[in-house]
Amino acid sequence: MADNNEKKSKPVTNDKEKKSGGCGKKKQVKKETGLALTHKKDENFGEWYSEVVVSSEMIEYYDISGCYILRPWTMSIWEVMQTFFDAEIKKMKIKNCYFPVFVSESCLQKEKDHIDGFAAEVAWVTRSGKTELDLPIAIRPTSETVMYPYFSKWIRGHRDLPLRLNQWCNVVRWEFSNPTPFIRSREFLWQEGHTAFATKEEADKEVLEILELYRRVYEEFLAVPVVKGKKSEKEKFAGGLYTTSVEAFVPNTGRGVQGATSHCLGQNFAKMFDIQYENEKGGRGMVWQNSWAYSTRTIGVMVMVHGDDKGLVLPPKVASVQVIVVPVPYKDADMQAIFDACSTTVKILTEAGFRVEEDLRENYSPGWKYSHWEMKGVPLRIEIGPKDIANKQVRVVRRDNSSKMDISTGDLAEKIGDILENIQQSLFDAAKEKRDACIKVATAWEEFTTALNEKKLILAPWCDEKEVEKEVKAKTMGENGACKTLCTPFYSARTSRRNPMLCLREACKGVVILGEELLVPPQNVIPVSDFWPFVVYKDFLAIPVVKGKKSELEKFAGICPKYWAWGTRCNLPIVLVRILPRCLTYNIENEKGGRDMAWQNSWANSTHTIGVMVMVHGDDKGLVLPPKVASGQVIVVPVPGKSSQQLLMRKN
Ligand code: 87F
Repeated sequence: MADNNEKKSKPVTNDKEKKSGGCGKKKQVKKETGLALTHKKDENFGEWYSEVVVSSEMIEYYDISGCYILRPWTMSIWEVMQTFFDAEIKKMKIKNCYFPVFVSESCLQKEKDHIDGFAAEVAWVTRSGKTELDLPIAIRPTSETVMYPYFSKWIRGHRDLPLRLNQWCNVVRWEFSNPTPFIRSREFLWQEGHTAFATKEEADKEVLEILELYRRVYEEFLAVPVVKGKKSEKEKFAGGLYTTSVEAFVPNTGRGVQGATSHCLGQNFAKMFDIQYENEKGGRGMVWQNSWAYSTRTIGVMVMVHGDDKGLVLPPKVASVQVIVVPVPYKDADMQAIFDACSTTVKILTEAGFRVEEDLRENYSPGWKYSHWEMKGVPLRIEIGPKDIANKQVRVVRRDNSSKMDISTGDLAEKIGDILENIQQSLFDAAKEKRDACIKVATAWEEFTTALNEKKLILAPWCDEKEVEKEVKAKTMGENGACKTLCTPFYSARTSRRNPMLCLREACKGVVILGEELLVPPQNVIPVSDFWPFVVYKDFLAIPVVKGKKSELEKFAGICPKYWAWGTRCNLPIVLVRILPRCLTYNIENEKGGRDMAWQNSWANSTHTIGVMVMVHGDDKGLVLPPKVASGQVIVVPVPGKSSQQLLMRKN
């Protein structure tokens, strides 16, 4: 258990105080040139956090409270996790799809029983332009009610099972309590998986396989230790049978954070949405369903766990820049030689597969650059000055512990690889040590409340009765909120089946077995070469296109009257790519301190591509997929001979 009441907690940040650009007042949180953080992590955690996410260029505040701009520094982290997770679920034969962002009121109401608790958070579209819509339309807060009517339509017989879908998308939950970047925002990105099986065993197995992937996202990529376990009856998803989760811990706040959830929904939704199938014997069966998600909250947890008073600390596996190379000029030094050495270093390391950049800007001092890249959390810095060139070495500085070492250029790539691996492991070890130091086993009520006041993560025996949890919550209610359960850990070295205890609440005589591990049978994972790369018409969709410049009438009129917008068209009336070269808009400071205008482009490529492909290649038998984009390139069909057909018939 942990002091984890998110709703009643003190704000980590107060959104109203943050200034946004956009359509709000154009003020900046901090002067562009001031690098150091004004708040310390251990002194004012909330302010420190909101300052770090902005100063490291991960987040920009927006003029709608609770909404944040995710800048490229954030998105690159999200994409690394996405690439890993997406490949893993494809190995499990889970397919990606995309359902609309809108939900009709009638569909949303089908889940009425559990939606009631969440109703206040649902955002509605009621108008288009000045016209009121006949019926208001909700924006998805999660997609059960969006997807399951179609599960009902698509699942007919046992051969349609399992149906295993995932989507990468945004969801909107109109939260009213303390918005915090990544941790609690009104719109966030996530993946949501929704699957249906013929048997409970298959569903159970998947719940744990997905949970293990979530553990790996946190522990192997973000270097954040988590506890896997089962949610209490009170804290589980009310619509489901049981909920499993990975739980992280932020030592500075003493609060647990739910990292991701994997639910077994049982047959509740199958009943609500009539998702039935015909089984092998011709009878009817209800499907067993799961749903699971992790979101951009992962990134906030990582910032909170690893960040320090110099800014962000990124684990190498998710850093979009793993190594930054900075030239260190000295008076009378051969600058060209230093720059060349930097570029050679970048080349060697890039070729070895690392993500490396150089900062050759001449109008910033090395010291400024050090602070800048430290703020952005780059795991390793390489400094190159005249002495390093003379000694055929580079100076390497670690972000996590500031240690410095000189490495000879001869075995650079190998050494850098070792150091990055070491940083990844050290970050995890340090975070785990800190978290473990906060775990307190409490077997009596007094121990429990003392530990709670000390911001500890508490492991306590408990009977999993809703009433007992409610009572504990009421008894621990204070100005920082109350305590709620995080999960019953699947495995805990400190307790075992052989060591059952009485429930923490004195009056309750429930016997508790903690640390019961759910065993997953070894899996036979068959990799599939599913792939859906970035679509290029000619190479992937086998469609000839004409490249050209749009007419004055047809170009994107918006911003730049002076220049052409470029478009690519095939023989169908669909705009494919737009490039807007040289549009004059924002006022920026140039290297010499003068003012200049930025030149802007924008371009887009959408799912239109797929419609065009269907129209061009399809025939009277249906779809014709170019092999490069087909998720199944070859289908193998058994052709029974006469005798086996007879055999089959006889069996029936
Ligand atoms: C907010 C508004 C409306 C959470 C909500 O965890 C509905 C909901 O159903 C709601 N907030 N939930 C529970 C979401 C359950 C489940 N959905 C699919 C997941 C994983 C992904």
